[in-house]
Amino acid sequence: MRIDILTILPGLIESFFRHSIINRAMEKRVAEIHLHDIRDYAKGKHRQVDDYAFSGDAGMVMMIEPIDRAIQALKKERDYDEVIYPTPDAKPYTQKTANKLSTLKNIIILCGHYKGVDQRVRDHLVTCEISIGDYVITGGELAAAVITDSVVRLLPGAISDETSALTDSFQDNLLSPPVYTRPAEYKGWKVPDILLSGNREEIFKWKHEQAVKITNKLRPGLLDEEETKDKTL
Ligand code: 6GU
Repeated sequence: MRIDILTILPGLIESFFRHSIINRAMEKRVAEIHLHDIRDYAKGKHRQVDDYAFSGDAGMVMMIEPIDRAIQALKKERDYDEVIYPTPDAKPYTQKTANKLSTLKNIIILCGHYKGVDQRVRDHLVTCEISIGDYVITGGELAAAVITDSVVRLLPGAISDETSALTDSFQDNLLSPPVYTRPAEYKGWKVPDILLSGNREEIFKWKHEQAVKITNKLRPGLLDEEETKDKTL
């Protein structure tokens, strides 16, 4: 899979991926991540990428021209399955969306800043909008990193068996059960007896019961089909 990320802060994303498990996936050629500085597609001495909003509101808006030029340059090289714009005013990102994105071949992720991008970018160039949660962060870079990480780790061969994506929280709409390692007792705090029993069947049952219990307590909506139905893609 190939992911092209358009940003005005390529260094931020580069350092994140260089220090993450995703770097291994790139070394193994499971995924290719290419960073592009939108400023390289801006015109004029100042290579301007943002401008005042026509509405007169405070805050700068990212201009359409450098973004369009960057996207067209990429599209000339290959076909893209999606042009993704991370933004807080979109449908929430879920594991289901990550699963779907992981089946694609080429995607572009456009990182917005300031007050966002000119609406015409969203109307004519973007094919998929994603919010990573109901809060605001300062730019799309962290969101692009979240999306990229969650998608790349699903690719065959990207991560080791121990961290296999199949046993993740959310893959079955359940949160993960608790995990323990040695020592079996620390300061009087004990690992549940069942985990020390060696009875694989009982342990499997216990883990499932714990997962259901935790999900019911913290995220009851996850068990409700309607709420988990994904409408993002
Ligand atoms: Cl994608 N961007 C920003 N700035 N804030 C967010 C977000 C994205 N998703 C949730 N909050």
